This record gives sequence, C-alpha cells and structure tokens, in this order.
Amino acid sequence: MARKITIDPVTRIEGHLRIDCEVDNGKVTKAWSSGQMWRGIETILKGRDPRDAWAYTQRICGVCTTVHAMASVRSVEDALGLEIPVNAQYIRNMIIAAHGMHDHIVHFYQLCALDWVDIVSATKADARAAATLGQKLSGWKRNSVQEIQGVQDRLKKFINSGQLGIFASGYWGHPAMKLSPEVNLLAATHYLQALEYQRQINQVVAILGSKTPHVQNLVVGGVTNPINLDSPSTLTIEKLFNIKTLIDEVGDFIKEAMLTDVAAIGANYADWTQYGAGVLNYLSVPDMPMDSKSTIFEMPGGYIPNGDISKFSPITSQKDPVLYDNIKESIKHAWYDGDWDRSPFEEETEPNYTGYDSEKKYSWVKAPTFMGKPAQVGPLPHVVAMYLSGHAATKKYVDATLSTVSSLAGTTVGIDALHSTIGRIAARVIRCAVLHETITVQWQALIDNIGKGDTDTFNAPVFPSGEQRGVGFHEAPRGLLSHWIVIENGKIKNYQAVVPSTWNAGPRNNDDEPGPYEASLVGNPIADAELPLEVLRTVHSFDPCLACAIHLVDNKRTPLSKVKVL
Ligand code: NFE
Ligand code: MG
Repeated sequence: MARKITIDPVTRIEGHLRIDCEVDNGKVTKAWSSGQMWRGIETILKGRDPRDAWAYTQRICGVCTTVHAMASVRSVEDALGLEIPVNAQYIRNMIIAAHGMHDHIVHFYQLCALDWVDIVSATKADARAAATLGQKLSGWKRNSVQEIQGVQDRLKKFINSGQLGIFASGYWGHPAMKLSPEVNLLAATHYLQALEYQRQINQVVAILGSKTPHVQNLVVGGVTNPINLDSPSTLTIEKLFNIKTLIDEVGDFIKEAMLTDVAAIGANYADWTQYGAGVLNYLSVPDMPMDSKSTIFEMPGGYIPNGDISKFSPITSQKDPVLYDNIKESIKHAWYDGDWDRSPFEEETEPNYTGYDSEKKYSWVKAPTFMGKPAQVGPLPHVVAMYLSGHAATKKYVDATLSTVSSLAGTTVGIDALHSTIGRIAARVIRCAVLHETITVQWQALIDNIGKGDTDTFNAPVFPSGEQRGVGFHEAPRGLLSHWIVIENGKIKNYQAVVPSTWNAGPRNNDDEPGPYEASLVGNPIADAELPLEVLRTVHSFDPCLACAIHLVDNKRTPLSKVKVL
C-alpha cells in the first residue's frame, strides 16, 4: 500500500526545505520539493543605485557568499557594456575558484558523507588496516596509523560518553549503510582533516576579498585591490606567494584524500549509479573570463538535452542569446499571484501564500525552465559539459576517477554512471580538483600580467539616461546562477535572481513537469520508511541551498508552518 513520508526540515543543507514522497512497494513513486522560507532581497533592490546591488545580493546566502556579488556586478557591467581590466578578472576568478573549493569540500565531507559513512561503525575498525588501505589508495601524507588511531580514540570517547553532539541523530547502523569499518574510519579521519583544509582555502578568499564570508573588494568596473609590488599595504608578491602555498596544500588534500574517498564510496555503493538521475536536461555556462571583454573563458559550459551527449551544444559566451532568450520562470505551483511563465526581465514578485497543496501551489521556489523544459544545473551538468568540450583538466580527473572506481569495483564503470545520485557527488569532487587547476592558471596569469607592468584593476562605470538591461551569469558551486537587472535613469527598476537551487529545488512547472529534486527521487529504494536515509542521499547530492532559492521577506513575521526536527 502506498504511504506518504514528509521530511521537514531536511537538515545538513542551507535553508528550509520540505520533501514529501509517496512510497509504494519499497520505492518512491512521486515526490514534491517545497521551499518553506520566505525572504526578500530582489524586492528591496528596487529604486537603489545599481553600484550597490552586489553588497545587498551577496547577503542572499551565507554559504555561496561571493557568487551573488559576482553575478550582480556582472549584470550591471553587461547592461552598461563595461569592460574590466584583466587583473580584476584574474582576482575575481581566484576568489570564485577558492570559494568553490571550500564549498565543495564542506559539502562532500560535512554535508553529504555521513549519508554513506557510518561514524559508529568506524569505532569497530582495525586502525592499522585502515591506514594500510589508505596508503594503498594514495600517497596522502596524513594516512598514518597514529593519526587514524587518534581519530578512532576520539570517536570512541565521544560515543562512550553518550555525547555524539552533531552526530547524535545520524542513521547509524541503517541497513543501507554498507562500508567496512576500515573505510568508515578512513573517511571519518578525512572528515576531520577537511575542516582544516576548507578553512585554509577560504583564507585565499579573505586575503583577496578583505574578509569572508561576504567579500569587500568588488566594485562595478573591477576590484578595489590596489596592486603595488613595493608597498606592503597592497597586493604584493609576498601575499601572492602566501596564497600559492595555501592553494598547493589544499590541492594535495583534494587530489590524494577527497578524490580517492569518493572513488571508494562510489565503488562500494555501485547500486547507487542506478538511482537519482532525474531531469537529464543539463545546463551550465562558461566561466573564468580571461580577457577584458569577457569573451574567452577558461572553463567551458553548454547544454545537453535529455542526457543525449550526441546533442551537446557548447555555450562559449556568457552573452550567448540562447541564454537571454530561453530562461524563464513559472509560478503555477509556487506561492505567487497568477500562473505566468516569464523571462526574468518581465517578472514581478507578488507573494500569495495559500497553504500547502501538492496539486496546486506548494512552494516559495519558482520553477525555472530552459527552452520550456526543466533543467538540472550543478557540478554534474558542468563537468559533463567540460568533458565533452575537451577541457584537459576535467578529462584528466574524470578518467582517473572512473578508472579508480572501476578497479575497486572490479568492473568497468563509464561516464554514464555519472547520471545518478552517486555520480552527482563524484562530479562535485571532480569539479573541486578542476577548480584547483584553474586557480593555479589564474594565479600565474595575474603574476605574468603584473610582471608586464599592468597594475590596473578598475574602469569607472557611466550610467546613461533611459533604460538598460543586463544579465550577470556565473557557474556557482551549485550550478548556473543569473542575475537579471533593468536599470532606468541610473536606478534599479527590476532585479531578479535565478539561482542554482531555484533550478534544482523548483516545484512542478507550468506544464506540471517535476523539478530535478522531484524527478530524481522517483524510483529510489526505501528500506525503512521511518528512517528515509535514501531520500536524504539523493536530495543531499544536489547540495540544496534554499536561502538562495527564495529571496522575499515577510516583514509581518507571520508564522507560515510548524516544523518537526528529525
Ligand atoms: Ni546559497 Fe548558491 C550556489 C547560488 S544556490 S548556495 O552555489 O547562487 O544554489
Ligand atoms: Mg528569484
């Protein structure tokens, strides 16, 4: 008999997400994704100075903190046709890449790994065997018996004292947990090490951006970092080499610990390559502009309809009309007045809460579409697009990861395995390694350009009278982000953010087609409907951020729903 399960709120994400599933015969048959939070950034921007928008939009999120600032300044620069100095591009790109690496490390270890790794089982491992296994998988310097034994002792102490803290409500001992105690212990060791490395790479954001979260160095027209190799109070060679050391150390962790962990988890959960594909229209944009006009990009993007890689169309410019003309948002199933389907330039935001009704309106998240269809965004679509574009670093890490998984699993695992819950997680780890290569390219480009005597970082914007429209695109950690601005006589007339988690967490669209979370849950096995770990695995694989997905504010503080914490 079919039954309904509700997870509200989903934890280990950002923001308030409710997931409802219909389960029949041990499998999910239907699912609904609902954004339960109401905020308000798009609306408060109206009438303000476009040069200030980035500082406001950056507060959309405390997780992908820099990305809304980047997309915002790009939207204004697009509207004005403003070029920015290459130094500003390289500095922005280094911030984007460092933030992306931090974000992907935190997601893989802190937000997602514990759906697959059983912390309690790790206490039963033979620490020496775990160290031997780690040393067999890679040359990671922190796989020593002492370090691994130390972690196990700490875990045992926690558990014996009954103080599991943040681990207290985990699904330990769940029948869907399959790793050996040794693999669990190895992953738990890297979980703790990851806390150090995510902080370390975030230092790069703080050095270049003056602080993190929420950088201070952006400006419409460039960045505010003064470059003067002789002045200790500016961006000097010493600071740049300090940054390089941080980047290199984190790179070692990503390549030698994180990539092998995801391969080991993937090989042990090979059945999860069969679940979680969902919406197979994959959309990503090129990013890391390398010239003043933003026409050459270091990381490619593109569109793949219906998972058919033979129909891949590269998108080589963020100014490609295919993006401007084909992105819409629909609100038939979202709590806004009406049931329209519009370009963000033409949207308005009129909230109208009518209660949760899975047949009608059930979410604050709008449903974006590309060419009239839902699209999946994120590291998986991006990695597949970069792979098909022949991007060398992506090819290297995809091929290496698939080959490690194949040898551990004892069977050939191809790129098709990526269209799945576990593939989505692996793609994020691969993208993290690619970002490490990219940040090194940006660092070298900056050093070389400064070496030529070019220290420019800013071109002043000029606002003509009349109306200008622009879009700022960015391939953020969770996928395609776009900020749409309409400027009239130097003031903001309309502002819409279409955010990665809006694409993936969106409800059914105006044609009643499910969004990516909803589609990916259908067919997932459910071993125990009271402990729906499998639902969390698939939802977490997207790295949800509902803070980003909805940007309205309820200034009357009306209670909207009561939530039960699992
Ligand atoms: Ni708040 Fe974000 C990213 C943006 S939304 S985390 O990446 O933009 O998914
Ligand atoms: Mg929006």
